[in-house]
Amino acid sequence: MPKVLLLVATLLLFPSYARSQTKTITRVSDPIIIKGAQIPPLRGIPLSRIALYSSRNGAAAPVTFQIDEADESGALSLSTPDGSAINSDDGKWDDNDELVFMSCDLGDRMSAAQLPAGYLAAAEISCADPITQGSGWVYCVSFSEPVREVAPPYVRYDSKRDYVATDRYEIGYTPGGMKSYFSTLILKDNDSVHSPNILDRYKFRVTMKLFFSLITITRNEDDMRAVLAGYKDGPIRAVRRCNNSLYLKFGIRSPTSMVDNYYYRDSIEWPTLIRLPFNVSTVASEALLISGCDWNPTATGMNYFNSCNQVPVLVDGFMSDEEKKLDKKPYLWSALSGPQGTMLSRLWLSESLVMGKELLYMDDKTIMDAPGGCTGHWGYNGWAFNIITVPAGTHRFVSCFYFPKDYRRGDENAYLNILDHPVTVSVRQMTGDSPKIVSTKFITD
Ligand SMILES: [Ca+2]
Ligand SMILES: [Ca+2]
Ligand SMILES: [Ca+2]
Ligand SMILES: [Ca+2]
Repeated sequence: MPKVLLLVATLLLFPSYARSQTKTITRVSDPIIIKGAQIPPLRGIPLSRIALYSSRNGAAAPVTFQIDEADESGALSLSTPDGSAINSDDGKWDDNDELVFMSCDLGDRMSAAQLPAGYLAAAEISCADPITQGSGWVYCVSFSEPVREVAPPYVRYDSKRDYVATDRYEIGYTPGGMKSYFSTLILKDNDSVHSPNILDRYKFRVTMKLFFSLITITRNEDDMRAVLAGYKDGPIRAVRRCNNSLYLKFGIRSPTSMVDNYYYRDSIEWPTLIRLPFNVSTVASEALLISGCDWNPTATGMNYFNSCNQVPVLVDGFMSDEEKKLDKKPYLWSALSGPQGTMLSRLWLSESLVMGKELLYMDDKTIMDAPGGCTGHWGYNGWAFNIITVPAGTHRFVSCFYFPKDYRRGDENAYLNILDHPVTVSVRQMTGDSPKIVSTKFITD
């Protein structure tokens, strides 16, 4: 029988075997997070002896990964700016530690014989796209000696500059300035096109009318203080832990809320915690909060669009009729895209945040809107919230930013799927060529 026909016959006889061995998942930007409890074969092993492998051209190759140690409450172990440690763990794999890697590094399925020689224990991590059913695999392996061969980092964090850089973006805060907002953003739409800093600043502004509208108080992002309490400069994600508080009045600050911000190669998760000791309506007759990115003149020529306004409008410091007529209803995602690069945004709000919300969009270079690094609004977009209905309690909202490579319209669906349809994970202990299931739960971010 000719070789080609023999191959076809073999595939027909073993269709599921053939399909199951080849990577079919097409996810790229999903961070995949697995708790230690799901990989019991590695329990108690020093982290320096653990490595992650994926199939490259039929052979096992090291994959970029990180293990974040955490305590029972889930709080991560971090370094502090003065060189000490927060929540220092035991340096060994345990049930609450987290393995993190990127979906782009999933590969074909491998047998135990294809793994590096001399390993002690191995776990096969199978990942699947719940929409397409596409699959891919990586292998978490332990050795008797520290691992020497490591894959290059995707993320670099400079704690002294408080600056994150990846192949898709760079973001900068105000080092030593204790500012909660970022004021530098560089886009890298592909390997050769890097924008200048296109951001004026991220704005966060509150206006409240108190005592039957007799007193109006306003607070902006400069009144919000963020103290960098801890960080991790990991190859998959940088973590910045900030203690945030808002200046109220007469030298009084609000209670401090601690949040961890995550910076992956292609995305940022930027949570904010709001602690309210009372219902807003008991102290105020009106209360508005606006937040979003105000860009600078180098963003001129970029387009803004969102899920409710698919026809792009032009950022040029001039408010056109089309911009004035933008549909303000709540949107699922928004985009700023142009020759400079692309940034997608979405917002996740805790259900406790009962409030009105609508599109904020202003593109008028003649508007004075201090404080800010440059005069005027340049494609300033985000959200306007009517917070008068927000009840007492702790509320959380998470801003998510995505930085696609070579963005084309429609690509946003892949980024929405990261949260809306997370990759599912199952883990099997490798014992020879017949893996034994140890966990079929999945945890993704
Ligand atoms: Ca731990
Ligand atoms: Ca540990
Ligand atoms: Ca315009
Ligand atoms: Ca401005």
